[in-house]
Amino acid sequence: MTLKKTLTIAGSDTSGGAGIQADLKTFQEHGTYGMTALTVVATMDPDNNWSHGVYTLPIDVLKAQLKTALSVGIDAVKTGMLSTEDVIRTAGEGIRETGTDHVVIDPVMVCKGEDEVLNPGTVDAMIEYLLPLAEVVTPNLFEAGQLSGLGKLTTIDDMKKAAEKIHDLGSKNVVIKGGKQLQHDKAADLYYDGSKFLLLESEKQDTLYTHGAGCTFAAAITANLANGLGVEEAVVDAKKFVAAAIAHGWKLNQYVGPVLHGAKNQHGPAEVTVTDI
Ligand code: PXL
Repeated sequence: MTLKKTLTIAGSDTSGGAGIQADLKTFQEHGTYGMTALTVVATMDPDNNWSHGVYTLPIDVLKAQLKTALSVGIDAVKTGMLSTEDVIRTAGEGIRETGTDHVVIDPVMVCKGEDEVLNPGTVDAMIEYLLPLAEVVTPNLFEAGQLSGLGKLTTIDDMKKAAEKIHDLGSKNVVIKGGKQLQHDKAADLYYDGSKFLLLESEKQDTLYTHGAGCTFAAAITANLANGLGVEEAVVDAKKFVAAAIAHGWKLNQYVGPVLHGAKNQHGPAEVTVTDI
């Protein structure tokens, strides 16, 4: 049996719901062979309200991991938390060397709830080194506002404008995640392929247990692309996967509730409607 090989260049979320842990679990659920190049280790302090520590690995350690992965060969690659400009540039170089077009950039700038760019300079570096390589980029509202330069986005019209700008920066397809901040009665994401806009909608879940949803969505898209789906199909199927994962999110402790990465395969996909807008 030959499995498709999927690589995540991302951080470790020690709590297991997001980061490379989410990516590997999601790759597994899609029947791809998951590989990792670790950028940072994120820790959470139970004595300090679960506040995050982010420890960037030496750049040579990232380069050595990329060399390993490249020697094996990669069918699709995604990025997650990239903490410095140096890490972003190195990730971009690694992605180019994979030779695959199946590149999913999840431009992680914040961990949930914290409206703060991870590191000054990383937005510009993502625009310079990663967006031109992207088959799909998956910003949330905040990240789309940063990448597009449009600032705070609140409506689906704002999302359309941002998607056009981000497409102009080189990403062939743009998926903006509406999330909780979007004023809309459904859980809505916007897909733009350079010519048409699709609104992907699922039922809004009244849950706090959404940790890792963004990583899981991007990883599902990556695995679907590796498995040969077209981009639109890969994105719609990934939303069915992540919406099911959110519907079955669960409480890990008093601070965090991760999505259930295996929910689609255990309980079935969530319903998603697709509308041309
Ligand atoms: O959900 C964003 C994210 C990505 N990557 C890592 C994280 C987090 C949030 O906690 O820890 C490693």
